[in-house]
Amino acid sequence: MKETIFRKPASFYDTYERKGGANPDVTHYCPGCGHGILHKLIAEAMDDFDINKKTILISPVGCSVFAYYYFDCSNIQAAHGRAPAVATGAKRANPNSVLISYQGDGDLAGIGGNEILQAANRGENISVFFVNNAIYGMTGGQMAPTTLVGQRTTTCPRGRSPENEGFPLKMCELISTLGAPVYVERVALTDAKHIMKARKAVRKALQAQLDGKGFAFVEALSACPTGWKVPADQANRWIEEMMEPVFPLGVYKDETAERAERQPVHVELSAEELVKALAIPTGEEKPSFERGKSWLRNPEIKVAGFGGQGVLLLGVSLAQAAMKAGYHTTWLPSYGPEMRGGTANCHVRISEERIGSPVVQESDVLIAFNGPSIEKFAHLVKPGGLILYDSSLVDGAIERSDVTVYGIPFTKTAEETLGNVRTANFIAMGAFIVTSGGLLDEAVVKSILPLVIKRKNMIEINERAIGEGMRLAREAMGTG
Ligand SMILES: Cc1ncc(C[n+]2csc(CCOP(=O)(O)OP(=O)(O)O)c2C)c(N)n1
Ligand code: SF4
Repeated sequence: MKETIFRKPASFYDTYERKGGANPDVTHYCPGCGHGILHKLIAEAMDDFDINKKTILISPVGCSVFAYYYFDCSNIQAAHGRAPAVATGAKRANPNSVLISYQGDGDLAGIGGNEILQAANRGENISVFFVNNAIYGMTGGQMAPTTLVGQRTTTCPRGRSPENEGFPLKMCELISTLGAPVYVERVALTDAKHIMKARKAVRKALQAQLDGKGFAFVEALSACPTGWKVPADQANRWIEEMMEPVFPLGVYKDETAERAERQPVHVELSAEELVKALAIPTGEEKPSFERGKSWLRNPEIKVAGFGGQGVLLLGVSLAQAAMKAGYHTTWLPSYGPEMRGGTANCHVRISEERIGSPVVQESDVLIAFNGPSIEKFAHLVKPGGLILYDSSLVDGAIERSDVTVYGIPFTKTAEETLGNVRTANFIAMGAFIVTSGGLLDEAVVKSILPLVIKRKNMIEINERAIGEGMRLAREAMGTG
């Protein structure tokens, strides 16, 4: 007698241990949910192709965020909508791995709408499995880009209206218009016949990737009884009657037979080109000055002012100079949407040791170009730290007796001595070189100017600005 053995695919874990102590014998999905069916089809294909050891599954944000508790393969959980971008990076770095981007409709067609189109358009050699349940399941049933016209959700309680919310986004139709994708099919996770078709589609998408043919996309119409508020046993009928007329099933594109294996062009830079591109100091260019003589040890620096004052450029220049001097360094900008006049600040870290985070909360140094920056950041300077501020723009005293404070007229000097207000930031740079006691060297700082200043005719005036800032700082310190 023929024996039929029902078992879980080996590409699933034996038990689904999850944080919080949920029952490890069952998944977290609701009864009647389509995610479990698609998971099973993928896991069975991974078994049959014997690829679980080399598969990297990118799980999305959404109900399937926990895919990593189920699939016994490498897993990465991506930020909402970013699975195709993460899959792109992982595949390019590991061309022999199999990349699966698993996404819901909010994730793929909503917040990640651009990521999926760009990855498809580049023809990345990845397999995308797209669960279209016409709703945001995990967050309680809000309208998704694929919500049907007239469908009621928590955010369109009177039903989706094309006038207000547009029409459902048809991803297979959109993606199949692009040149690069090799295989695009829409299936439904309903009855046995349709699930068998879905099974074939999953395998075809993985095979396309294994053959190096490029981007494959399988959309699965999938039940969300909880979000739809439809009993689980009626959910499949809902897919057939409501979803399939809007999202017709079928193959939208299949060029797997005629396409040749993709031959991505690898752009490799020689060591010399890389050193040049990244402005890494070479052996010969070793800085002539001695590191570690400054009283500042591994300083965390904040540079702040209005947009347009060159605050971010000063921060980049500090970081570039520090890198050239052989320090570890980071630069993190923070600015508003305005091109001019908004606030801007940046965080710079310069360290003899590797840096864990580029974020500067409390700084050792504050370089401030306006009053609001003093109000916002002066109290966050660590005791024993340094504040350099533009005395031509900041009124009033700085009430800190536990830090060293120098007010220097950056802007006034830029206008009156150098005849160009835009040099105020490099005057501040000069002041920093002196007041930091040799953390950075004048010659090293000047040598990075061609890297950071686009207009070549501005380099010489900024060199003079650095000199002027150094002179003013010595004067302020009483050493000039
Ligand atoms: C950046 C960001 N925005 C919003 C959310 C909230 N959020 C979590 S899941 C989700 C919707 C997921 O819906 P879908 O992709 O359709 O997957 P489903 O849960 O239906 O499987 C949203 C909006 C988030 N986690 N992160
Ligand atoms: S809310 Fe919907 S998509 Fe999420 S697990 Fe439940 S049925 Fe599945």
